[in-house]
Amino acid sequence: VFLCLRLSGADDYVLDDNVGLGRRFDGIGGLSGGGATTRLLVNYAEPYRSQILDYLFKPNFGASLDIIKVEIGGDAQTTDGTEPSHMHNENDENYFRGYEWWLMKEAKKRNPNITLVALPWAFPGWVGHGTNWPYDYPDITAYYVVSWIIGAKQYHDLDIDYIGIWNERKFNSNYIKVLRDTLDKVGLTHIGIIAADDNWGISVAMISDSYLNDAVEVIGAHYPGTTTVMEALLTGKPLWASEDYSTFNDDIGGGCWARILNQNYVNGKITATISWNLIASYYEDLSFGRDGLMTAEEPWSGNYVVESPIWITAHTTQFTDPGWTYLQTVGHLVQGGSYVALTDGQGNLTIVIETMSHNHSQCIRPPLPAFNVSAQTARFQLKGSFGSLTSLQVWHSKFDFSTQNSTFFKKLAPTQLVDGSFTLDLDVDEVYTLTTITTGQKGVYPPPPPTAPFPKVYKDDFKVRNPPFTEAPNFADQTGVFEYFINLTDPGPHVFTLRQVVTQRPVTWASDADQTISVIGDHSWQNLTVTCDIFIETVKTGGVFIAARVDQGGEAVRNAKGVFFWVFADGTYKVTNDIAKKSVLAEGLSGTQAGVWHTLSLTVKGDFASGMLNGYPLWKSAVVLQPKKGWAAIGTSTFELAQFDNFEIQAE
Ligand code: 147
Repeated sequence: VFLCLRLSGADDYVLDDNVGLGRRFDGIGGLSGGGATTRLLVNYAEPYRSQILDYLFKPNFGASLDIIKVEIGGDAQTTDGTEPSHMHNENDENYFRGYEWWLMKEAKKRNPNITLVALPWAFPGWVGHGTNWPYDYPDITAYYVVSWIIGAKQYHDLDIDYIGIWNERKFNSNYIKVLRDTLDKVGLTHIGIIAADDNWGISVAMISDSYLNDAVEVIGAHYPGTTTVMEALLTGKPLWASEDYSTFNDDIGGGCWARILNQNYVNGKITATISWNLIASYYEDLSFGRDGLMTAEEPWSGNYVVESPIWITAHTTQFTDPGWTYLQTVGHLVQGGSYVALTDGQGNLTIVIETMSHNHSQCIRPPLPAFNVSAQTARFQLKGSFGSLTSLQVWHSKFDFSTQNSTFFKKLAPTQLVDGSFTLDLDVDEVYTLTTITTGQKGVYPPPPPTAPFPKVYKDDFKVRNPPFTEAPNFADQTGVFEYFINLTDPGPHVFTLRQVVTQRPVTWASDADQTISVIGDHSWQNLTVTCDIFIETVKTGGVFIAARVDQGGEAVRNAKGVFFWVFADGTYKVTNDIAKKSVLAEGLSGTQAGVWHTLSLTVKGDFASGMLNGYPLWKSAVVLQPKKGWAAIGTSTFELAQFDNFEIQAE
């Protein structure tokens, strides 16, 4: 048996720009959308909303993000909800829907240099011309996407920097070329195309197709597991993890983020990493709850949580900028972990070191091969431009998984260099930044209000003459789009309403329901009454519902169960256990019709449900064994226009 003892202690690493530099650093970013991941943030009261935005975007404060990527809403379900399109129909154009415009402007306000990236997940039905495919009419799709880019500038003075193709779906070389030509035609030659927001596969096509190679400026891959492929390197193009992370934002999520931010470059020469998502600001019981850099899922309380990924981001972003360059001398530490070094080419140097252990840095995907990390001493020898530095600022994070007593982004005493070298005792699960940059700051606001459940009594009459957003607070559209509407021809009290406006099945990304639905409230609600005035617009075939105990949304919305109370324009009603109307609990005549306001009321208590129409009992004692709990909801029978007013919940 041989015992190997490391007696001298330190392992040596050289950081040197004389051997040449590595790739340009393009930044760290967050992704809003794909989909509706920022839905609840917009309704936070001040000062909390601005505080949250500061933690994300304000330079030298929190995450200080370099990149914001947004979804181009396509009226379809794209993970945690739908985002509205700027063109619901062929003849429709409106650049004030949703919240991505607002978010980009808030980001720009704080950091005018932030890079803007946009990508569609889904498209309104007309773009597909009756198919579920956006490439049959590439001119239409390019027109649709470039209109969004022009609208961003025209109505919001936002200069989009990069545009993508179609999220995680097949790319189409012809479409990419048409998109490039369309951009060039309107003078948007500076906007770069990122492709294909899937795996590295497009690089193979780029090598054999020089026009495609010219059209693509950045190769963007998703969840690359810190690696790339030879073909991608051969193109010489910048390589981005254009979507990554998607991990529950506890400290293991922070560990995942620390490891991939360094190792995406060390292993994969990846020069930008974008987190799905930017901020977990959607109901936690939707898909991938809390997979954001921080959490803001309670606009009704104002509570939000600055999670560890924010501070892990700061370790890089506060001490670099896009346009800095990686040194070639980056790599793995002898006892596990990694280091990167970057320079602005003006004498500044930033070194980021992480020692995340395997089990404390697993991301949602791909699977993480085994590796070991142990405590170690590292000696860094600075050479070239950095050989004469005499001290470096030190910022430190230490994950503590045993006592949950972690320290994040703490400024330590500067390190003095001796003959251009310094020595660090590295423990497991640590992150260090050593830098010449002196502007780092751990931003802080007073604690936000305490967490609180969704209010049990809730009313909305949608009476807002000039709403700051097109969507009513807390409603989370899961299929279709529900917008504030002013009905000037209404003779009665229903001038201000909420209207479902998607009338054709979109070119989908997920499995949207065949009905439309917007959920609201607390997923743990069991017993409650939902009341709402409803207005069917489609004669004969139209229908709407109100619902309780809706158990799921997101990509699974098609399979949503709950208690759905429907009335139809043909004078009938139904009570179903599912959105698909397959499981019928009760049905009969209602006398309901299109073009008339009706008041629906649904009460669910224990194993029973009952319904009222216009204040009179219509059905009762329907037996509801499953689901036991869920959100309240409103929606329509098909992709059809319909209006809602005086929505009200009384929950127990
Ligand atoms: C990505 C989507 O692009 C995002 O909109 C969001 O849904 C995110 C959630 O993790 O995931 O899509 C993926 C879905 C599945 C895989 C990879 C990406 N997968 O199974 O490898």
